[in-house]
Amino acid sequence: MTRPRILQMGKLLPSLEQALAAAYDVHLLAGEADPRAFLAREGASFAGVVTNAALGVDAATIAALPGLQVISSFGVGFDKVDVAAARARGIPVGYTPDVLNDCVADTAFGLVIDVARRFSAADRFLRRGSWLQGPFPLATRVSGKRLGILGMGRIGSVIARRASGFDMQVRYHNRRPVEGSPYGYEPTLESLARWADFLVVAAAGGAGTQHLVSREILAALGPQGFLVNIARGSVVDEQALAEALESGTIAGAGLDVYADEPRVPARLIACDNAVLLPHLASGTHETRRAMADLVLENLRSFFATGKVAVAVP
Ligand code: 8YV
Repeated sequence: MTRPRILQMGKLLPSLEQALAAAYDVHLLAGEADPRAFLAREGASFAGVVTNAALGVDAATIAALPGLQVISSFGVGFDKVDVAAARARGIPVGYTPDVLNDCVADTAFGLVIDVARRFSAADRFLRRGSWLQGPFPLATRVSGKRLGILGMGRIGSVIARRASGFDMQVRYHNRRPVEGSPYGYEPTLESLARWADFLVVAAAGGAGTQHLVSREILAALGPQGFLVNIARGSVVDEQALAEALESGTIAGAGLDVYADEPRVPARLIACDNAVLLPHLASGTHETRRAMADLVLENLRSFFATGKVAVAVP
């Protein structure tokens, strides 16, 4: 029996690449000097696409694959996958939600604590020898404060659970209230920002959430407020954020995601009141292994039953 041909958009976890190569006839598109010409030549031979949240797969690529039956993406965010183009052809899209909730929520809390208590800044202070000249300046308390969450989905609700260990009050804003949620609902993002000491962005990316965290929202968060983003850079107006950090409109920001990764604006890099991580929230051995397993399971399930195990909604 011939093995299904799978188009791999870019580099993946080496163990995942090995497992894919053992089960399928895999071809790496990113290895092609002229990907468009390659697709024009061989596009019809592929039954599946494997990609990740950062690379996604666009409408032009889907159109260049007339035999495409299934897409399996490594990641919970599918803002870079043209789901509408896939759906129009009845192509199911598998993804990897839930298995990364804990690590992403842990990272959100790491950023909350780091940006308020200034651990990264204090580490720089010690290493440059400044402690010898005097103590590190006082920082801001986390325990007992108000945590506002934009996007009370799978990850947002795990972040909210973490907050109880820090005796924090939690409220959230969503398109609509979550039925049965024990947390207070704020009808607007602005009222949430006004209320919160920490505003954590956990909303999906894409056109519907583009620049939701605007200049006005940052002004509402205020000079004692901190912004944390573990979702997508696109949800925050990055220029307005840089201005707010420079001018003291907000107290600080902890970011794991940016609008144009891996390029981070120099203005953010220059802000000592920002903690900047290189999109690592799901990046632990355990979680990335679980995500890889789900990528494989989505393909296995599709070729065995015609359905992926976990499909995008
Ligand atoms: C990605 C992510 O998996 O899951 C997501 O949506 O953003 C990350 O966990 C990682 O960046 C690889 O694309």
